[in-house]
Amino acid sequence: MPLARSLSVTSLSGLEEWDEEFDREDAVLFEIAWEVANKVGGIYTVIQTKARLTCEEWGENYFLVGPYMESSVRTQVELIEPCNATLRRTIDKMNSSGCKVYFGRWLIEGSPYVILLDVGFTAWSLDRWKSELWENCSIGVPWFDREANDAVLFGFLTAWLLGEFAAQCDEPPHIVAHFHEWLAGLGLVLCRQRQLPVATIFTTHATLLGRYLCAGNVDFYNKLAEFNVDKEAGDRQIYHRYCLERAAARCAHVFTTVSQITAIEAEHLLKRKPDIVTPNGLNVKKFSAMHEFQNLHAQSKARIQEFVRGHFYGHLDFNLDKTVFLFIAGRYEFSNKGADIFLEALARLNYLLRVNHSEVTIIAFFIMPARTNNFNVETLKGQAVRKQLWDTAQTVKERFGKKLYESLLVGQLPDVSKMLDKEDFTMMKRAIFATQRQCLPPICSHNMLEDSSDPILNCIRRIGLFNSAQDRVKVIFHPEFLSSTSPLLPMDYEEFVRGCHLGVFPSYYEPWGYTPAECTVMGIPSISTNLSGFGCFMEEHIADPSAYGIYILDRRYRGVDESCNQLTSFLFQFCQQSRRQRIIQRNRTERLSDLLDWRYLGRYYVSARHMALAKAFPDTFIYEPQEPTSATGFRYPRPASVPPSPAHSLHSSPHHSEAEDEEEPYDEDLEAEKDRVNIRQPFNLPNRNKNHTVGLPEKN
Ligand code: G6P
Ligand code: 1S3
Repeated sequence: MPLARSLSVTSLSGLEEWDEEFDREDAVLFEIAWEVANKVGGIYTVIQTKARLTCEEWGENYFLVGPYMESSVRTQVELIEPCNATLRRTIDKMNSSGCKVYFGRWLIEGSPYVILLDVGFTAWSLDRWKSELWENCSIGVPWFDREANDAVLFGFLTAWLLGEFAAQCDEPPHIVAHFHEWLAGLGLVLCRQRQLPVATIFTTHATLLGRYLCAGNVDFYNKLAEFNVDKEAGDRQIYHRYCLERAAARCAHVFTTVSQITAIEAEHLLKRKPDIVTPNGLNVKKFSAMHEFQNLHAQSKARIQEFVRGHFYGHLDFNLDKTVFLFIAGRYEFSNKGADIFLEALARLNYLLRVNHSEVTIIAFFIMPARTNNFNVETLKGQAVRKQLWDTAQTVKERFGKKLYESLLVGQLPDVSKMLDKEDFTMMKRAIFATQRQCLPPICSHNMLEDSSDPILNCIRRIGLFNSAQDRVKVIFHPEFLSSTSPLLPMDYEEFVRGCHLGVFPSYYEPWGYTPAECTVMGIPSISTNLSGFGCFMEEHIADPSAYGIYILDRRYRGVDESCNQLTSFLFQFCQQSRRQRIIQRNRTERLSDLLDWRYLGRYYVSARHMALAKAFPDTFIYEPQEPTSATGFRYPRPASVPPSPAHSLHSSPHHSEAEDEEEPYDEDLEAEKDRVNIRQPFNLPNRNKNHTVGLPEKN
């Protein structure tokens, strides 16, 4: 029997490291997902941001496997010859048997190798593979479900690839295959059914039933234990998809979810308790100077203000310097993503700001893609009018400058009353007349195909937020993802987030939630919920999250109306902050970035792989779960610079009065340093491997 090689992970800070005795050359890692080099949703972000770290760890032995999508490949992948002889033989063999398999480098950080499988090219095998699936696993996939058909083709091709690779190896290989989400799950089931020498991991990023049930207005979390899962899946015509998902979860050597809350959901809906939680991380970009991200905020905000000047032309009766930009963004799932309660809270906030005669104006952006037939005329006109005003001002300025120059040349001070002539005034009047508008500034930037049944628009019609002059809260619905080439708002998503003041993500169903995490690493405060993986994770690791600009809405223990009131009060509190308070809060938010960096969170993936290898090859690998240490239960303490007395500050936010802002000198670096010495670095994160529980945490 070969000597067992230890994969011990006994020290927290050493979690990323393989034990010295481990021979890296020998093990090979395949990571399989439908979103490899193919942007559909959040899983793309997971794979793409994690690649650099995984490449550092596995080097030439790391391969991502995804579908071949010509348009994405053209822009994201450099096709090359396979990097080693075994892989070349594997790919040649498959290609000579009627497949189209491509090999390349994905042009992202880390430049990982990708193996892309053309599912369309092997569509001729679909019926045969479907009968095999029925005979061996009793899962029947209907002909009309295109996505499920793709999942079948992708699954059979993946299992073929892994089987062929194992067969082509000179010595018995140690393969780890990590599958993400149900679309990739069938490959895992087939690996187990064919008894391939592969250690398998399955990660679910959201369960199919969870997503459907939540969208359908059920009391999901209180009824989790009661659902008749087969019936619920059947009623929604997703029984075959559900079977594929459940089979992958059940067959995997190691099953993981992206958060504790999804772990509980999976235990009830997929009938397996996850072995480990693998939270999602990000690639955190660190600036050399602390204030750099603040400058970026100011620059991006100026660009959003320009857009707003155009959008609200003729109605710019509010002070842009006292305008706060909020936004929600993501997949258009109206209630799952909390757009419903966000709108309701905005209506309540509008009322509060009006009765309190607040000078603050709120502009709330909804960035959620829906079916449209392009921008609407009124919105485009707004930007054209703004540009025309700008051009007019430039022309008048030039003419003015020329006259001034000529007068100075002849040694005379100019006669100011003659500096602007009739022509200048005519030009300016014409420009001002062009800003007259018969209608209110539009809510939606595009022509919606389903305008009359669109949930956001219908909700706005009901609550009456129509961008009128009296409204302190204005709404802009941009039903398309942002792009730097847009003629309307030419900014990419990152620039836009940086320019806003607060991200609002009051989701009801959110296994992780990248949007608030992205805000955090850019130093932008956000609102999430205790039903989102991100919100629960932050609540677990930060003593006073809102002091750091992480507001966590209670959607678990409160009714909808109460949650809505809480959201309104978060928003109202936020509007009352002065500029200086917002700056302090952004600094604190940004300081949490390390907690969300793959450099730290990547360790859970490492543990999952160790665990899978030890289960699949018990004679060769041993997995020793780490003993609990004092670091278990690590929490960021309350920032030292938050005054303890409520006379100076609200308990959880950096509030001071405006007068205080002007009087009290503020040394940003000193405050930052005070907070910093109080924060232990998050390399002492608690370990989730040992005695991992997925019970709902008790309410504090
Ligand atoms: C950053 C910039 C400051 C600017 C501020 C505006 O901190 O460095 O120069 O004044 O942003 O903050 P606000 O929250 O009002 O957008
Ligand atoms: C899922 O994408 P979604 O927005 O449909 O996966 C993401 C990555 O794990 C996760 O962040 C998100 O909560 C899930 O919902």
